Amino acid sequence: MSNPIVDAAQKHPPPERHVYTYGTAGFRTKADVLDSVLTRVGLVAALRSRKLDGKWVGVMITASHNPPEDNGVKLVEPMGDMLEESWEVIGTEMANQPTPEAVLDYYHRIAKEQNIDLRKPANVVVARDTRASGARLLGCLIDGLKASGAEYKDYGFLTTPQLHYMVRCRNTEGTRDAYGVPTEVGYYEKFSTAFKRAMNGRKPNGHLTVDCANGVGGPKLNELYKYLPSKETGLEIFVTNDNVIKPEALNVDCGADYVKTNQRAPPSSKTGPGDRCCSLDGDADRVVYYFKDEQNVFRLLDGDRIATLVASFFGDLVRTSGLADQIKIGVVQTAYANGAATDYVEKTLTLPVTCTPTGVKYLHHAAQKLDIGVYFEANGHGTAIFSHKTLEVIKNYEPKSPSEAENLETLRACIDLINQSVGDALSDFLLVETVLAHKRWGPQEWLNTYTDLPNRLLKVIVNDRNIFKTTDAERKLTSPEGIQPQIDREVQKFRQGRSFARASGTEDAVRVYAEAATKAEAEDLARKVSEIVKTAGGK
Ligand code: G16
Repeated sequence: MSNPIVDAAQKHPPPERHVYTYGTAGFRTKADVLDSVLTRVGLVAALRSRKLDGKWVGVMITASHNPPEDNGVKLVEPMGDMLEESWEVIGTEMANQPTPEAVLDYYHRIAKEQNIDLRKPANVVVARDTRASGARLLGCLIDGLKASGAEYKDYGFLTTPQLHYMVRCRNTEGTRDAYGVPTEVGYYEKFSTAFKRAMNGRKPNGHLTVDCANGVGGPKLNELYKYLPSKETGLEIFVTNDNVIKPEALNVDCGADYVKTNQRAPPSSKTGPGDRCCSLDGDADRVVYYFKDEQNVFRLLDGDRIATLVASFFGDLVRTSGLADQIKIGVVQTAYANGAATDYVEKTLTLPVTCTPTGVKYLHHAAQKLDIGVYFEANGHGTAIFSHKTLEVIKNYEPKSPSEAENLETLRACIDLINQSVGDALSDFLLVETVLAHKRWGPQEWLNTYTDLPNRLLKVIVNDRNIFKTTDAERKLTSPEGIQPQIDREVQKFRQGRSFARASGTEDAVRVYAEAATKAEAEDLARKVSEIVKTAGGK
C-alpha cells in the first residue's frame, strides 16, 4: 500500500553518493542536487512543529551570499532563532537516508525517540529568495509538508529576516510578548514607525546609497521606503543593484560579501567622497557600510564597526536614561573581528567581549546571556538583543528629568527598531542611520573612532575541507595534525600578526584570515598560511 511520505521521497530521489550536512546556515550547495533535501526538510519541519505542540516553525529557501547557481534551506525556531543544534543532526540524518522506505522509517524513529504525537497539528511558515531554482525547490518542500500532513503558509518572496519575523509574530500573537502583525505590511509599519520614534526629530546628514546585491532585499527595501517618505523623515535613499528580473546577477560584483571580501565598492558604484553607502547580501540579513574619503580612498565600515557604534550608543542611552547601574552591555564577536575593534570595545568602551565560532546561532546564544547583547560578525551579520529582565527594567523605569525621559524614549524606540529575532540588514541600517543622526556623525567621524589593523581574507580550495577541524572559537586547528604549529611559526614573523584557517560551512572552501601591522604584511601572511592549508589539504 502506498504511503504519502514514501511517495514524496520517491518523487524527489537524492543523487547517488552525495553526502549532505546542515552547515553554518542550513543545507547549502548547488541548487540542482537539493530537491530531495527540500522534501525531507518538509518532513523534519513538520516533526519539529509537532514536537513544539504545533507552534509555527519557519523554512527559508535561500543561499544568501552564495553565487546564483547555489541554493539552500534553513529551519527557524518559533521565536525566530536558528534551529536547535540537536535537530541539525536529525536534519542531516534525514537528508542522507538512502531510500524512500528509509526516509519513512527514520521519520517514525524520530517521532518515537522524541515522543512526538503524530496526530498533533504541524504548522510551517515558508518563504524564499529570488533565485531561479527557488520555485522548483519550493515545490519539493511542499511535497514533503503535504506528505506529513502539515499546514503551511507560503509567504512567497521574503528576505530571510522577514521570514524570521513572521514566525515570531505568529507564535506570539495575542500574548504579552506579541512581536507584531505577521504580514509584510505589519513588518514595514513596525520598523518604519520605530525609526521615526527613534530619530525623534533628527534628520540624517546627506543621502544613503544602498546596494541590494540584486537580491530580494531590493524590492523589499523599495517597499519599506514607501513608509519612510523623505519629506517626513529626511531619509534620502538611492537604491542600486535591485535587479531581480535577472537572477544570474545575484551577488555578482555587488553585495555585502563582495565589498567585505574584496575591500572595495561594487564596480557599478558612482558615489562621491563622503557619500554614505551600504551593501546588503542576497537575502538581506547582512549589511556593511563604506565610503570614499577626501583622498578618494575606499573605507570600509563593517560588522565590527556597526557593533562598536551601536554598543557605544546604547551605553550612552542607558547612562543618560539613568539606568547604568541596572543594565550591563556586552559585545559578541567571532575570530574574524579585527583586533583593533576588540581592543576598542574592551579598552575604550570598557565593555566585555565574548568570542564564539562563526554562525549567527552561536553569537545569538552568547548574546542571550547579557542584559543587552550586541552581536555582529565582521561580515555584517548581527543585531542587538535585550533580556526579558532588561526589557522590564526599561519599560517600568520612571525618568527623573525631562532629559532622562527623552533618552529613555529613544532607547524604547530602538528596541522596536531592532529585529530581535535575527540580524536584519534593513532594520540594522535604519539603526545605524539613527545613531549617526543622534551623534551628528558622518562616515569619517565613525571611522575615526579607531584604526583597523590591515587584514586579508582568502578562500582556499582543497580536496576535502572536512578534515580541517578547529578549537578555541575556531582560532586554532586541531586537524590536520601538525598544521597549527606551522601557522603559529609564520604568525610570529609578522608585527601584530594574527591568522587562522577554518572550513567554511556554506562554501566548498577553507577560509584564511590574517591581519598584521601593514597591508603588505597582512597579505603576505594570508598567502603563507594559504600555502600551508593547500599543502595540508591536498590540492
Ligand atoms: C552565513 C551565516 C553566517 C556566516 C556566513 C559565512 O551567512 O549565517 O553566520 O558568517 O554564512 O559562513 P562560513 O564562513 O561558514 O561560510 P549567509 O549570509 O551566507 O547566510
